[in-house]
Parts: sequence; structure tokens; C-alpha cells
Amino acid sequence: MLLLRTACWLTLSSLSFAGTIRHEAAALKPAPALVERQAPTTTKVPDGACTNGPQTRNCWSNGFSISTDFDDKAPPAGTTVTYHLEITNTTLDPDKNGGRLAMLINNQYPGPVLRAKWGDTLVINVKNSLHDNGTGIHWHGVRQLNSCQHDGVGGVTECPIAPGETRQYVFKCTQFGTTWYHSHWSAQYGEGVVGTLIIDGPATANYDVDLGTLPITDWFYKPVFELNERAQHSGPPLPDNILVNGTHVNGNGGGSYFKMTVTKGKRYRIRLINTSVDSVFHVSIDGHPFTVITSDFVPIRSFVADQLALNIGQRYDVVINANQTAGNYWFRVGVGTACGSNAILGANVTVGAILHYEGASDGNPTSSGVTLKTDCTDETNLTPFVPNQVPTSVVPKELDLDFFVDSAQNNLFRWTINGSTHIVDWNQPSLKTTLEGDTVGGNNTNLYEMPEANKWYVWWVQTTSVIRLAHPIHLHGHDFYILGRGDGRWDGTTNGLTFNNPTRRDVATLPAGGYLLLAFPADNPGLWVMHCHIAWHASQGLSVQFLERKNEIKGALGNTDEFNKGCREWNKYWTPGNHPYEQTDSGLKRRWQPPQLGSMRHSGSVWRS
Ligand SMILES: *[C@@H]1O[C@H](CO)[C@@H](O)[C@H](O)[C@H]1NC(C)=O
Ligand SMILES: *[C@@H]1O[C@H](CO)[C@@H](O)[C@H](O)[C@H]1NC(C)=O
Ligand SMILES: *[C@@H]1O[C@H](CO)[C@@H](O)[C@H](O)[C@H]1NC(C)=O
Ligand SMILES: *[C@@H]1O[C@H](CO)[C@@H](O)[C@H](O)[C@H]1NC(C)=O
Ligand SMILES: *[C@@H]1O[C@H](CO)[C@@H](O)[C@H](O)[C@H]1NC(C)=O
Ligand SMILES: *[C@@H]1O[C@H](CO)[C@@H](O)[C@H](O)[C@H]1NC(C)=O
Ligand SMILES: *[C@@H]1O[C@H](CO)[C@@H](O)[C@H](O)[C@H]1NC(C)=O
Ligand SMILES: *[C@@H]1O[C@H](CO)[C@@H](O)[C@H](O)[C@H]1NC(C)=O
Ligand SMILES: [Cu+2]
Repeated sequence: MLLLRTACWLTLSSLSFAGTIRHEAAALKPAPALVERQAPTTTKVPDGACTNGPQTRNCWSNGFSISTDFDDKAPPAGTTVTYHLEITNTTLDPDKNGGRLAMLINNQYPGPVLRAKWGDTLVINVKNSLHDNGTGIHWHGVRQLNSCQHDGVGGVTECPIAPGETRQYVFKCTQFGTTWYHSHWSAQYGEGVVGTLIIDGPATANYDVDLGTLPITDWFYKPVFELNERAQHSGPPLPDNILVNGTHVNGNGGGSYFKMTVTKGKRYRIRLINTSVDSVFHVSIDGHPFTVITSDFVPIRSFVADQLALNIGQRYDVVINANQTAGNYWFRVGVGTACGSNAILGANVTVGAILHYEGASDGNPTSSGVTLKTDCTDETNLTPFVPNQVPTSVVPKELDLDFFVDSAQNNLFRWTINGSTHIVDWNQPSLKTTLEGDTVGGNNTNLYEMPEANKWYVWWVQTTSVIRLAHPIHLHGHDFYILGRGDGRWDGTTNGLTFNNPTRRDVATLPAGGYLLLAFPADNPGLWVMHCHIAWHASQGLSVQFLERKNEIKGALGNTDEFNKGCREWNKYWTPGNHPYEQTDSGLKRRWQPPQLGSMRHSGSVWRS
């Protein structure tokens, strides 16, 4: 249904812009004092010692198990695990990837799988060997407790890494499970600057073998920078293919499927990750239902599902039982065509990968399975294993999602939050300003403060625009608790909201044309962005930054030498008034000249539920 989007875009240029938007005040009572985060209801008594193994995946180490609330505590002194990543500009194998220019990590796609244990400290040296781009790596979903200078967001938590320079990221693994890392610099991750990260820890279901990460992504045969530029004026491009763990067949008979080999009688853990630029996927394995054990970094009460929906950035760890007749089975990938499409769907090939039993003959499966869904909504009923309670008394703060089109700049499209599109300043990231004791503010900073230590804040993301699209909203530095979501405008009542152990994760889908209510406590001083994970949308400014406990940040962060070095190096490369290239987008996944926002703002009054 890309048509839908294109159609939306085409109408944009003809829209006129009204003046100020009038917002109806929500039907809410005056703000009571914020409530402190409540202690987890699980026992605070240390968990007994038991050894993690195929029948005891709930165990970890003395005092730590699957029942531990990892926001509360993590194993103390783990080992230090060091990796070196180098980002280069290269040309891909024409058979597999259309021979396009790409930016790779350690010359591979996806980048290397990084692996550490719960409680370990990861030290990752990232060298920027690109000739003409900055870079920066974000460790998706990693809480970065007291280490926001290692969050990897150029213009917010760091100056980008200048060409030829190396930056060292250091953070403690306070969570466990599966995630990915990617460039947060402009549209660069779509060029290939993506990899996966496993933090070993306990689990809510038993398994014999860990098959590792299975990243699934949309893939373009043209450089994404070029497409991104176009997307800013004429809408999103159609992806050419889907890659499962970096490979797939193409429509001309080239390429090959990714193959996972299993032994009959064993149970396998697979770590599914959607690393798309702009696609929702539905996945299943013929004859092998998933026992789902996590959503993002959060262990959940396991449940069995024939298929799963994965929005960008989302992860599900699943266990499958290799208990079928030895043979080949399709791992199927379907596209959420309600919100996008892919050219490979028009080719006569099965989209996915192969589950191969040891001893079976090679070849494509002939298995059949469930019909995959095509919607773009999130999985529901994801119940965190360790329950948490969100106070009911916090008054949500509204964030209105809208857009405008600048006809003076060839119909440049921008998303806005409360009337402002986010644009970062690579030379002066918000963290730098904050550490210098100055105030970040003004047009296009989209900064919201969370001053009160350990209090809960609730953010009400509300679509007010005529463009009805689903957006995967991702938060840095925290998991959020999803209190509610729905179509149209939230009615301001608590009817239907969940406060008792709500789904907790770091990416949630804002329903097309609807709202999302997200809660999290101010328990991590720093600067944290919350943005749409569709790369085009982040480029088009769909982002805010939370300034959490401003006065405590300097004290919390400890050593900022690496941060300061990064800014000296970047400012030498990207000297004001003398840029090798121009920033043409938000900078978050790039910068452009802001028009007079007051006059460009699109009227919210045309919004209909
Ligand atoms: C990548 O290489 C191409 C072709 O040599 C060049 O045009 C482009 O500027 C390079 N990009 C970066 C980011 O180094
Ligand atoms: C980054 O590199 C891409 C591709 O080589 C180029 O098109 C773009 O202009 C560069 N961006 C900046 C801001 O340097
Ligand atoms: C995907 O590829 C990586 C790198 O080769 C490997 O470590 C991982 O096990 C593969 N995933 C699965 C599910 O087989
Ligand atoms: C990944 O997320 C994108 C964007 O929401 C979605 O279109 C795509 O279908 C997802 N892929 C999978 C495998 O879930
Ligand atoms: C295979 O394993 C699944 C998942 O554990 C189970 O539901 C199913 O009953 C098993 N089937 C057979 C034939 O044992
Ligand atoms: C699609 O492929 C299948 C199996 O390879 C073949 O039998 C069928 O004729 C093809 N259909 C079209 C329309 O090409
Ligand atoms: C965003 O705008 C709405 C409507 O004007 C306003 O009620 C709300 O307070 C603003 N949000 C924040 C966080 O300031
Ligand atoms: C913000 O934008 C408005 C409208 O374009 C302009 O009048 C105002 O001066 C700007 N403020 C700052 C601090 O740049
Ligand atoms: Cu979006």
C-alpha cells in the first residue's frame, strides 16, 4: 500500500498553511505531585545460586536470576569485553546486493555479532574510515545507566566521529537479551552500518542450543543517502528486497537463502530482530511454533505463537522445538503491506530463510504454513516476567505529531512535534551545552525536561496530522511502559489503560492516526532522544530529546574525556562555514536550513479521527 503514502505526499503540495494551531486542553485534573517509582513486587531476597543450563535457563548467578528487575540491579563485576569496529565505504557483491556502494562494519554485512554477559563491561573502539561522512554508533535499547555520553547520537550525546578518527564507547551491560547496534548518523544505517549484540543472561524458557541473532531487514539496491534525499521531497522509496541474516535470493534467480541447521530432538533459541529502514515484518516457521520469551530486552511470560509481527527495532527471542520429520522448512517473512511494500513481493520467490534438519537433503522446502498477517500493529499481551506498577496519578504530557511542507524548498517535507521539527547541531551537541552549564533550548531543539529524580513521567504521543501512518517510536536510555494506545484522539480518561504490569520495551508502534501513552521514571540522568525509527522520518525531524535531571548529569557521567576529544576532532573537520558536505536533514539518521517555522506550520485543525 505504498500507494497510500505516495498519494498522501502528492496532496501535500496543494495544502495551504494556516496560522497558529489551537489545541483543545485535555480533560484532565490539575497535576498532582509526581509519584515515585514503586519498588518491584518481586522479592528483594537474593536469588539462590544455581547454574544456567538447558533445563535451568531461569538461573544466572548467586543473587541474580530471571526474577531480578534489571533496572534495580545487575551482577556487579563482570569481565571487560573489547571489540574493534571499522566503518568503510565499499562496493557490494553484485550477485547478492545489486553491486551498490555501501558502508560496512569490518567489511561485512551485517556487522559482527558482539557478545558479552550480563554485568560485563563492553569497550568498543569505532574507527571512522569513511572519507566523506561522520559517524557514531548507537547501542539500541542499552540503558546506558549514567553513561549517556556513550549513547552514540551525534548532535545530542556526542559530536560525530570525524573521518579518520576513532571513538571508544564504554558501557556496562545492566540488561540481558538481544539487540542491535547501528549508525545514528543521518541515513547511514541503511547503507549497512548495522550489527547485532547479544548479552547472555537468564531466560523464561528452556532450550538446548542458542542459534544466535537473526536480523531481518528491507534492502535497497540504490545508496540510501540518495534515496533519503529524494524521500524528503517525494515520499519513501520502495525497498528492493528483504535480507535475512544478510542474504536472500533476488527476483532474477541470483543470491541464496540463509540456512539454519538443527538436529531433531533439540530446542533452539533464535533471536529475531527487525533492523529495517522502513518495513514491518511478520514471521513464522512452517510446523514450528514459537515460544516467545522476550520483547526487546524485557523477559516476558512465555507464550506460544504461530507468527509474530516485528516493527523496526523490535526484537523477539523465541524457542523452537525441532521435533518434526527431518526435512527443510520455510522460515517465512511477510511484509506489513498495510503500511509499506517491497519489490521482492512481485517476484515469484518465497521470502524468508530455510530451517534445515541435519541429515535431510539440501534444497528449497516444500513445506506449508500459516498465512502471514499484513497489518502494522504491535503484538499485544506481552507480560513482563518481573512485574512493575505504574502510578495512576501522573498527568500525561502531550506531544502532538504533525508535519509541514516547505514549498520554497521544493516541497521539503518535515515532521513536527508540538510544532517543531528536530534538528541537531553536530558541532554543539546538547550534552556539550549541558556540561558547559548552559541551557539547551529554542527552535528545533525539541527538548523536554524531566527534572524530578525517580518520579514517573507519562508522555502522550498524539497524531494531529492528516497523514495517518503507523510510527515505531523508540526511546533511548530507558524502557517505557505502554499504558495505552488507540485510534484517533485519546479521550483523557484512564478507561482501558494498563497500570498494573504493562508491556515494557523500547520500541512501540503509534497506531496510524492514533495515540500512544508511554510512562517511565526519571532514574537515569542524561539526554535521551525519543524518535520514530523509520529512517526517513527521523531524518525528517520526528524526534524529541528528554533532558533528565539536568543538574545531576555532570556528576553521573564520570569521565567525559572521550566525549571532549570527539568534539575537538569533529570541530576541526566540520568547521563552521567550511563544510565538506551540507547537512540536509535532522542529522539524526542530517541538517537543512529551517524555514520560518511560525509561518510554515501545518494546521492541526484538519485532523480527523
Ligand atoms: C564513498 O565512495 C564514493 C565513490 O568513491 C564517493 O563518491 C563517496 O563520497 C564516498 N562516501 C564516503 C562517505 O566516504
Ligand atoms: C555522506 O556520504 C554520502 C554518500 O557518500 C553523501 O551523499 C553525503 O552527502 C554525505 N553527507 C555528509 C553530511 O557529509
Ligand atoms: C546469523 O549469522 C551470524 C553471523 O554469521 C551467526 O552468528 C548467527 O548464528 C546467524 N543466525 C542464526 C539464527 O543462525
Ligand atoms: C520491521 O519493521 C518495519 C517497520 O515497521 C516493518 O515494515 C517490517 O515488516 C518489519 N519486519 C519484520 C520482519 O517484522
Ligand atoms: C513439537 O513441539 C511443539 C512445541 O514445543 C509442541 O507444541 C508439539 O506438540 C510438538 N509436536 C510433536 C509432534 O511432538
Ligand atoms: C512460480 O514459481 C513456481 C515454482 O518455481 C512455478 O511452478 C510457477 O509456474 C511460477 N509462477 C509464475 C507465474 O512464474
Ligand atoms: C504540546 O502542545 C500541547 C498543545 O498545545 C500542550 O498542551 C502541551 O503541554 C505541549 N507539550 C509539552 C510537553 O509542553
Ligand atoms: C524561532 O522561530 C520563530 C519563527 O520563525 C522566530 O520568530 C524566532 O525568532 C525563533 N527563535 C529563535 C530563538 O531562534
Ligand atoms: Cu515514523
